[in-house]
Amino acid sequence: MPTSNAKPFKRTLVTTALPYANGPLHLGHLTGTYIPADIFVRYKRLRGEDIIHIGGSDEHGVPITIQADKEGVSPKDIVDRYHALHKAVLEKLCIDIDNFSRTSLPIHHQTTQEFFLDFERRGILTKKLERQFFDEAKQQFLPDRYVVGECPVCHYPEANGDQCENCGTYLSATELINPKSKLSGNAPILKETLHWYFPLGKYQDFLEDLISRHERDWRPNVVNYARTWLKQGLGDRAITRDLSWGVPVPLDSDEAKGKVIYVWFDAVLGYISSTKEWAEKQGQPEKWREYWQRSDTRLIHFIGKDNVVFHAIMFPAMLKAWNDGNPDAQYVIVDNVPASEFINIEGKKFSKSRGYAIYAHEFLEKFPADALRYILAANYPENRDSDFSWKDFQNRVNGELADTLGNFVKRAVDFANSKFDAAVPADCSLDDWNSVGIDWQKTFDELESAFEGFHIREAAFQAMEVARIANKFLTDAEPWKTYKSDRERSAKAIAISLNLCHSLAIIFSPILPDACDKIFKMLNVAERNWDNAKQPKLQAGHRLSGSSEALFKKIEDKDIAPELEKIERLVREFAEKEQAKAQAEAQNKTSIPDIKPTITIEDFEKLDLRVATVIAAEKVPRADKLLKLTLKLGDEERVILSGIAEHYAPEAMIGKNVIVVANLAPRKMRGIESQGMLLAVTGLDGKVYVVEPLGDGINGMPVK
Ligand code: B3M
Ligand code: ZN
Repeated sequence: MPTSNAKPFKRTLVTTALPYANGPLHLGHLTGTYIPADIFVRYKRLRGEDIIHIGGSDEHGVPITIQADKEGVSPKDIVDRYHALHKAVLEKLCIDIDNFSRTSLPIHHQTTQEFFLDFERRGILTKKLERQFFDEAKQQFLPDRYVVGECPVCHYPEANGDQCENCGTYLSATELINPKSKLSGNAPILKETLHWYFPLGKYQDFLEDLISRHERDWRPNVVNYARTWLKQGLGDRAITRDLSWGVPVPLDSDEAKGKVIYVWFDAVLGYISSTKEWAEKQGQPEKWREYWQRSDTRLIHFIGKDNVVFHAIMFPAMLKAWNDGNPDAQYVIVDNVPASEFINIEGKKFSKSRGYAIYAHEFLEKFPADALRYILAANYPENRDSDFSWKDFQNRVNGELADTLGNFVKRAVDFANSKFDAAVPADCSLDDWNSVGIDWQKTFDELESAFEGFHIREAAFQAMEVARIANKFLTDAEPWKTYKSDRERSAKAIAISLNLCHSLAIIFSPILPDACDKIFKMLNVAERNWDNAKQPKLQAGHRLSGSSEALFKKIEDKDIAPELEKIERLVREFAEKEQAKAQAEAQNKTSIPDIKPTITIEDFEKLDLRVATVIAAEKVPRADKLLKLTLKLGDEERVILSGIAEHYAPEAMIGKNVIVVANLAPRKMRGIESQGMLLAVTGLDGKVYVVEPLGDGINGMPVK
């Protein structure tokens, strides 16, 4: 993948997605954002480039308040706890981040409100009264994740009101089947509420152009995902919520009371406020503008694939909206969005709600940061989901880090210390350098394009190749044997090996900063510069520190046994639950359900059942179960979405008379409004049968 070189960039601003401060960081956060970003930033720093890495924790939104509700504490308690934990973990993992901010800080509230007010004053936002879910028992609106229900796309029963954890689809709560309030467990009612909307659709052309310009340097998954959104057409997006926790809507009017800005609108602006905080800490409060408001800055967002729409669509559109009205303060627009796929654990999908996760702080209590960094780099999910397994972790740490890299460095340094008085014992010429068996030109071309192009897995692989060849070189040269017979040869082999140690320390330092610090220390070298890795820099007489230490400890079976047991237990428990659920479902399928409680004739008369005739039918894209039916109902035409696609081909439906609930509140699914419901029966065989009234001249007539 070519790196972006169309513009002569002078500096780079790297951002990592702000994790919600509602639970500990897990391997997904690390592999998707922090590890690739940190490797990239450290590599660029070795090249002497101007680059900063900005991040922080996402401290607003329903994910936070739900966790607070669950624990019976305040949202502030939750974000304080997890912000501190996130920060500690990043330090322990040696993430060289320039600022790790918090979206609950005043500087962030101000930044967010400034954008909101600018848009409001320039007439960009619209206000709309819309019906949203409301919990009558709790007297509270239910934004986003406060509603759970069945996913209309994959039929996962516990999809959230904003997104389905199972299939990743973004949803709006009203699309869920059988929605329930997370607060009371009751079915919510719909109630009108006023909100501010951002006209994403106005930026369609701008966004199409942005994606087209990057169709070759952005990952295919990002381009395709963004295009899917663009194809559907971008509508207005509500950017306020009825919640008490968040950035308050900065207007004095009564209608703004009790409303906060939608968490995603504020979270992406967190990158800007974090940079402002960083600049303040530097004592140069205006310095943030260099990174955000100069066109020769390269902006890169490291994210997981589930956040593409916000970074490739929403945030660029917000910045464009700002830029259109503020000629003197023009923000840079994103240059790349390296979005990762997901990492599974032992072949299974990670799930926070089921506790099926590996948490970074727990991992780092038992194993060193470099080992974790390496395994996540070596398994980086660039183009497809990858897998973490404890056995692979053990094998790679022992075979690659300890036996190959660690063993090579220790053998070379120990031998120089003990036999050559802790100094480089001979010169190392370019010819010597080229005799090792490494095609240096090719190696560096590959390494550089891997690091530059965010091909993290490839970078780890290429670096380990150098270590492999170096280790073999030393083993084959046998300086401990030639030391007695041909001391000069022995000295030469050690001089070459020490230079290889030096190169490896540079090449590996973006991935293994701790271990490489140790190598630099043993070699007594202070300078860190990428180009120094390309040639032998250490010549005869250069003094080593004289001490040595093992870089990596091997991982024993007993070290990973409890981890494997834990995973097995979780998998077993999950399988048991699934089995119980499947049994219950099978029973439901094959038995006739009980009759529901008695209703009155008045209850029944509320239903307006009508005969309608199907005049057109088609499948709904990306929704396996849904058919979009166009019906003639008397004089009107209606569109109804029905979950019968697995039982009826679209053409088989055309011409059928059906019965519809004609006065059911319309509901949006997959962006299409369904104006009613079709009557159908699920048989004992699990098949769905549409109810078809027989007769002529019945179209439009009520069914009683
Ligand atoms: N907090 C979602 C997440 O943690 C969200 C990212 C914000 S990035 C500006 O996956
Ligand atoms: Zn789903």
